[in-house]
Amino acid sequence: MQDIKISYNTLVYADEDISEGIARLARFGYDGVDFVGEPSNYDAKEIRSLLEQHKIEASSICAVFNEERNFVSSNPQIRRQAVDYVKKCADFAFEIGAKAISVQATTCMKTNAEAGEEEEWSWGVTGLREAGIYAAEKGIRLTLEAWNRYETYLINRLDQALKMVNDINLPNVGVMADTYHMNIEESDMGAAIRNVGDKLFYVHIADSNRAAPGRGHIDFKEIAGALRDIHYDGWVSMELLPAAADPFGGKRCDEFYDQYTEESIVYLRKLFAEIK
Ligand code: LER
Ligand code: MN
Repeated sequence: MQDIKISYNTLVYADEDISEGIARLARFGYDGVDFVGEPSNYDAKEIRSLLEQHKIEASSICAVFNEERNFVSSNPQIRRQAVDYVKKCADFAFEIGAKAISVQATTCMKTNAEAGEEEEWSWGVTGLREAGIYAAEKGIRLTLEAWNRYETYLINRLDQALKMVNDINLPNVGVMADTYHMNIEESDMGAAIRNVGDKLFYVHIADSNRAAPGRGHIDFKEIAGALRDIHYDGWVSMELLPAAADPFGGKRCDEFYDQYTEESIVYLRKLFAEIK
C-alpha cells in the first residue's frame, strides 16, 4: 500500500486563510490538499506558489452543489449552471495542478426528485458527460461520489455511481467512495469497493461520526484490505466534518485543525503499512 497518497479536505479549516491550511498539511506530512470548489474564492497563482513553496500537491477540487447547480434539475438553466460550474472548476484545477474534481448529480441536502428517475438519470449522464469531455481536454478526472440518503436521493451507493459512470462512458470519469456515506448505505463496504475495481478514482475518509478515523466504529482494516485487493494507487483524502445537523454551516471546531490533521495521517500511515 506504498503508492497511496494522503490528502485532507480544507473545508473544515473554516475561518483561516488557505495559506495556513496548506502549511499545516505540509507540516504534518500530507501529500496533498483537497480544495473547496469555489474557484472565485482563490487566487490560482498564489495557490500554485504556496503549493510549490510547501512541496505539496493539489489532490482534488471538491465541487459544491448548491440549489443553483444541479445536473438533474427540471429547470434547464440550473442544469446548464451545473455544467458550466464544473467547467470553471476544471479551469481552476488545471491552473493549480489538481488532477481531479469530485462531483455529484444533485444539489447537496436535496432529498426530493423533480422528475421521473429515468429522465433525471439521463439529464445527469448528459450534463456530466459534457463536463467530463471538457475536463478531459485539461487532463482532469471527474470522480462521481455516492452520498447518503440524507444528502441526496439519486446516487447513494457505489454500485449506483458505477452505473452512471458506465453510462457516461468516458475514460476520465470514475467512481468516488466516501467511507462516511458508505457506512450508512452499503451492506458490505469491502465488497462495494471490490465491485467498483479499477473504476475507483478517489476516496474520502471519515469515521462513522465524520470524525478522524479511529474515533468511530468503521472497520478501516476492511477498507484498506479492499483497496489493496483492487490495487488502488490513487488518493485517499480526509473529509472530516462537525457533528452538527448542518455540517456545512462553517462552524469552527478546534479539533479539526492540528489535532485531527495529525491524528488522521498517523492512523492511516500505520494502517496502510500493516496491510500487505
Ligand atoms: C462531499 O465530498 C460530501 O461527502 C458530501 O457530504 C457533500 O459535501
Ligand atoms: Mn465526501
